[in-house]
Amino acid sequence: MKLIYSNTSPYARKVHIAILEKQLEGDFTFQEVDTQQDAEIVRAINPLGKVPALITVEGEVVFDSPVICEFIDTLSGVVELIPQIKNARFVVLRNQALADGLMDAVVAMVAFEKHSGEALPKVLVNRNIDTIHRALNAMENQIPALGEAFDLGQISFMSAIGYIELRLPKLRWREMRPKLSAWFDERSTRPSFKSTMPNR
Ligand SMILES: N[C@@H](CCC(=O)N[C@@H](CS)C(=O)NCC(=O)O)C(=O)O
Repeated sequence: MKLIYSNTSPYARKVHIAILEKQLEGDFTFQEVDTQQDAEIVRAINPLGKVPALITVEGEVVFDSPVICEFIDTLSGVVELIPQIKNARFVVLRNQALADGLMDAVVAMVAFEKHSGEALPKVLVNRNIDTIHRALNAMENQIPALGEAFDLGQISFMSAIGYIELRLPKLRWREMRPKLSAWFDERSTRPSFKSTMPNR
């Protein structure tokens, strides 16, 4: 199987961490792309023109990142990233959606400037920043309910916060969020998180 990814994509990092936590790295090859320079390559694989995208052994293309993570979770039973039990399952998937929405808001801010060379209008900056803070507050409230298992919801939280640290280093996301901050520091020591740190 081949994972098409970009080094800085938080969605791709989530998928990569999921592969490492499932101890499946031997089953994958990884093709790094630049979503701007290699846009044609990416579009030929994923009609949406986005990474991550997965090409299975059968040549089937799987996207987007939540679907890829569901697929990966079916591949081995070393750990279960998405619980089968109904309530626990929807909490984990909801936490993934929360983190993905946060990533969407950060990407919206970064991508506009990158693609147009212009600053994002203030009204949209404020809207995205509000979304990011609301999502972080919701994460802070979720911390006491999180279990020991590093499930897909937790992997998603880590990838989203890692992306804030990369793209919005001045955001001061830790302020007023002591539980999230301590939890992030503790989880940051995991080899899967450390080895997927973006290198630019
Ligand atoms: N919902 C998608 C979002 C993926 C996404 O937005 N990826 C960005 C990189 S962080 C991308 O490929 N952007 C290229 C583009 O839109 O041209 C997922 O979860 O996989």
